[in-house]
Amino acid sequence: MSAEETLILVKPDGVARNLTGEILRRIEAKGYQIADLRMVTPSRELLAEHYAEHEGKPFYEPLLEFMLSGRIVAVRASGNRVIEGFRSLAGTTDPTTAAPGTIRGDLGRDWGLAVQQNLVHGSDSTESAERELALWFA
Ligand code: RTP
Ligand code: MG
Repeated sequence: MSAEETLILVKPDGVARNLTGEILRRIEAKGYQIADLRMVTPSRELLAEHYAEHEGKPFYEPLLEFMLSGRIVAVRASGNRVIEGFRSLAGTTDPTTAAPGTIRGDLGRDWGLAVQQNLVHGSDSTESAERELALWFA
């Protein structure tokens, strides 16, 4: 059986705050493999495809602006149940209420902006992972 794969992004706030190493450390410490990794300055087109499910929501435009505000580290991570496992490591969307012990709970904070700057993204299903990995690792 080949290992499951997911797309993890260290968002611009994580890169700007020099948290890339700490986030990669947590992924590796959990036992997942970093199968591929790249530093990306994404286009609006790439982000629009990535976040197509959120088009029309109030936070959509601020989300794209935020994701365009700096460099992003894209990671192809693999391991048994890595999709669910990384979502658990990341914590819930809002960093204020994300559980301590998670990436967002330990390292994230609510800046009072129109969008949650919550350090990381992780694919939420096998279908999303396949679609997103094809976008970021074309
Ligand atoms: P992600 O997709 O980035 O892993 O995060 P998620 O599943 O926890 O959150 P999702 O609902 O998919 O939303 C995508 C990203 O949009 C920003 N967001 N801000 N009301 C807000 O301020 C708000 N809601 C969503 C976050 O950056 C979130 O991760
Ligand atoms: Mg999501």
